[in-house]
Formats: sequence, C-alpha cells, structure tokens
Amino acid sequence: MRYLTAGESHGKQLTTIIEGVPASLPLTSDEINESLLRRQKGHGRGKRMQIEKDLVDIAGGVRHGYTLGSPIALVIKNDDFKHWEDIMGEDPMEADAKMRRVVTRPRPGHADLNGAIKYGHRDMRNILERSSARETAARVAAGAVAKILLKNIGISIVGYVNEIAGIQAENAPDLTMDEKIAISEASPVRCLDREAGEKMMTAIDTAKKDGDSIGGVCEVFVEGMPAGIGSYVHYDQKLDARIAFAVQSINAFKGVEFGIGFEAARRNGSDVHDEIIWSEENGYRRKSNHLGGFEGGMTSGMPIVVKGVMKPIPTLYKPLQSVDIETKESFNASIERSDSCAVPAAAVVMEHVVAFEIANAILEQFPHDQFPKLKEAIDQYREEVRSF
Ligand code: EPS
Repeated sequence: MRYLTAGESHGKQLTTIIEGVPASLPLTSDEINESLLRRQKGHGRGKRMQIEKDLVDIAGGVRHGYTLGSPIALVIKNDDFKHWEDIMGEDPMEADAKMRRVVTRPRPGHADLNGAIKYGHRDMRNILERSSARETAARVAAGAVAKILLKNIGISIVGYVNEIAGIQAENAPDLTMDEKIAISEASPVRCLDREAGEKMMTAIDTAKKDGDSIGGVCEVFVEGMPAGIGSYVHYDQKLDARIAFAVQSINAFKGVEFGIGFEAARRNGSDVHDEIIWSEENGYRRKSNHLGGFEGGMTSGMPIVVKGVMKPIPTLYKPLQSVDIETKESFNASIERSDSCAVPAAAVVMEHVVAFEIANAILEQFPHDQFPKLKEAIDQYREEVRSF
C-alpha cells in the first residue's frame, strides 16, 4: 500500500489517494469521519478548528460499503476556503501584495524560509500553505483505512499523550486496550492519568495567556500483532525503522523511541532485554516489554509501544526575531491565529501513521488482492506462530 496527499491549508480541499488496499474490505465514511473528528479535538486548539468540520467524501475505490481493489480517493473540504477564495484560487490573479496576503517574513522554526530558498518563492505563503499541519487530516484519512483493515484482522491501536510541557503521566501498565481507548477519549488532552491531564490543561492555558506554545510526548500502543512481521534482512524492511520514519515525518515531530528507548543507554543489557517464556496456551512471550515489541526489525508478538516527541508549535503570538526577505530588516515575528498546543491532536495523527505502516508491512508479507484471503492467511500464520 502507499498513499499520496495533495492540498493547501486554506485551499479548496485535501485529497488522499491510497493504492493497494485489497478488495472486499468493509469500509464506510462513518469510520473515517470518526478518526477525523478525533484529530480535531483537544485542549489547546486554536480558532481554525471551530471553522472546520472535517468530513470525508469517498470519491473512488469503494462501492456499496466495500473496497474494490482500485485506488481509494478521499476528499476533505476546507470550510475556511470560502474566506480565502481570492487568495488561494488556482487562476491567475491581478492584485497587489496586500490583497494576495503575500508573506515575506519567515517564522522561526517553520518551513517558511528553507522552503522559499528551495523553491525560489518570494511569497512564503506558497510554502506555509502546504507545510501547515492541516495536511495531517489527509494522513489521518489514509490511516483510518489502515486501521479498519487492522481491526478486521484482530489488531487494535491507540494513541495518547504521555507528557506536555514536562508534566508526565504516571505509567498505567495494567489498563486494558479498551480502557486506554475510553480514558484517552474522555480526556481533553488524551491523557491516561487524570491528575497529570488536569495539570497539562493548566499549562496549556498559561502558555496561551502568555502567547506561547508548548510541546510534548505522544505514545502509540498496538495490540494483536503476531511475531515475525517486518524483517531483519534489509534496512528498508525493518518495521521499527519504517514506523520511526513515518512518525518523524509528522509536522513538528523531533524524535522517536521504542519501549524504554533512550533509557536503554543507561541500563545494563541484563536489565534491558526481555526474557523469553513459553506456555501451551500462548506460545512464546516475553517477561517484560522494554524493547517495545521489536527485536531485529521484526515484531516480537508483544505490544508495540512507540513514543514521538512534538516540539512546541512555531507559530507564536509572542514575537521571535526574524528577517524580512525583501528588506533584509530584522523584525519580531508574531501572528494572528494559532494553536497553543496540538499534542493531543498529534497523538491521533501518530496513531494513524503507525497504523498505515503496520498494515502496509502485513500486506507486504501476505500479499493478497482479496481481503478475505488476507484474513485467512493471517489466521493461519497466527496458528503457526502459536505452535512453533
Ligand atoms: C497551522 C496553523 C493553524 C492550525 C493548522 C496548522 O491554521 P490557521 O493558520 O488556518 O489558523 O489550525 O491546523 C489545521 C488547520 C488542522 O487541521 O490541524 C500551521 O501553521 O501549521
């Protein structure tokens, strides 16, 4: 499977095209919309999310509730486009720079300046419109299809928030998957620890009041993966490496960890590697899951646990020093509208990009054009793993 997205933040629409989804997978827009709605929520979001109501239009590849095997086209309209038609329209436009809302002042930390240099644009709106995290709605749509495929083969996945502005949630190792989903969904910051969640909300309110932004750490937890998915044979077939790539590519993400992650550097090997046990009922298991479900680029059969670090959003009310690319004069960059914290939304985005990589790896290992045959192959593989 692979997907491409197109569309600008204040343009007409976002478009996602997914190729390689097997035929006869049950798929409706309701399930995709549920994912899109989850991404829009979260304490700390700005005014834009009150304008948008992200709803998908399935424009190809699905008929009567089932995938056809042909490319799936998903469209999300930008409601804000009605305010931007002149500025973002595709036709030639005779207007002055003010009318066009030309941007010549790059925001520190954003793609503005580097993108302008790369593409030779003197109007950095041509960069910021596409580099905006609005694009993550299109990625969530692709991931929602992957999640539906995974659900139908017994794999579930959830993303939540572990940390915002240094406030850390207590570990909750005993929660079931259903509890993780329900608790994070009920929390305005998608946190499994209620007390920490309250403090995170206060930190977000303070940042907003100060015109600042704050970042954090998201975690994605995947249950039901059989052992041996991915590969140790080539660098680009290692599934943990592919997940790291996908997570790192989410807007504003600066780092990825599996299991105990960087903490492994501080421990002895005997305190890192997960001991192997066996039982008639469950087959091979690990006594712990420090490695976050991966050994040698392949799944171990333990839950996948992956963390991603999101930096604070670079669009700030509080001015930071920058340079106007036309006048070369120094100025203090500030803006009219921004999210003060988008970590809760980013947890949903991360959940969906991880889902896509996992579904893709499964399809690579069990290539089937028809979903029922894929399901049969997975069931058989699970049986082989159990009795190995
Ligand atoms: C974003 C800036 C804000 C965010 C946007 C990402 O949009 P605007 O400039 O229209 O106020 O709301 O996020 C989304 C629109 C979204 O759907 O997540 C940015 O500069 O990256």
